Amino acid sequence: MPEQNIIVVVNTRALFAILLALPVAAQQKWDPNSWPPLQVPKLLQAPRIDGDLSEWKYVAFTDGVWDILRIRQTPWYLPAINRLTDHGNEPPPEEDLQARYYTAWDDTYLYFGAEVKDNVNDVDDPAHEPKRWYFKDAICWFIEAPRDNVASSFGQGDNAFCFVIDARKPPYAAWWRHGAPGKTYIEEPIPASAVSYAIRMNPWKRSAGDFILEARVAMAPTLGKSNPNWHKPREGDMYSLEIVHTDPDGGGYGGHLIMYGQGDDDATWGRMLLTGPIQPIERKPE
Ligand SMILES: [Ca+2]
Ligand SMILES: [Ca+2]
Ligand SMILES: [Ca+2]
Ligand SMILES: [Ca+2]
Repeated sequence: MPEQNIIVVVNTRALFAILLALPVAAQQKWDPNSWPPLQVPKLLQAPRIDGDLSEWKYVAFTDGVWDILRIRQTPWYLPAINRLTDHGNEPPPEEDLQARYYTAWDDTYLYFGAEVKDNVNDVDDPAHEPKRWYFKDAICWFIEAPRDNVASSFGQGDNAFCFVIDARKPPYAAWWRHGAPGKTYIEEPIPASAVSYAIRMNPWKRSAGDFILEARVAMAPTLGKSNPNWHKPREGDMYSLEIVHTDPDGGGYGGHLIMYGQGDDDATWGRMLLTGPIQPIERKPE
């Protein structure tokens, strides 16, 4: 018998989807319970969703600037999925993608914000499907509500609220991947009545890839639907959080910053504690 030569073509785009979906047991797995919970404050005043975060960013949860150099130092860092890509003329790593993320809540909504420095805005996906936010510039908040100690991937209580950074705001740009009792990976737009968001491109006149995202998602019609055990939010409730920021920048496979988790397995998502309101940082006279 002649030896058969089998050529395996690895589609790196598909690889990312597979890597995110794979259980990370074979890789270096991190334990979110080994970290203090992320403290996400309640807002006393509802933000105006207009692409300007100034009225709430200092009383929201943020832990400052993220880039690939910082991600590399975290316990959840996985070089296969947390990465930047080379298209031949990239800026330094910190200028390829650098962002601050903001998260908060009130009785009705979750609030999401981001201030992002990016070299290229890329929302063009040659194999476009509405659910393929992860092949476009996008930021996604993965939320489990309430947190349980059962590992699952987009099962009951697991939600991803994804915003494609497309200034035209097509219907798929505010996307909801979620579970439900007995169901996983339901893919649909966030119901229009449950979401409001604004994108401001190039806000600092620095790079056409820069943007500010400001969004709110109503909890009852989303979290309440994915999990019948969800109740109206109260201080002290424990949710789970992972932030996934995708950055293809013109290539088939792009950079990815992932904060507080290692992909779709909700057992790797950070603990998110709903706290009362906080005060902004105060400057001292001297
Ligand atoms: Ca605002
Ligand atoms: Ca970039
Ligand atoms: Ca779970
Ligand atoms: Ca980009």
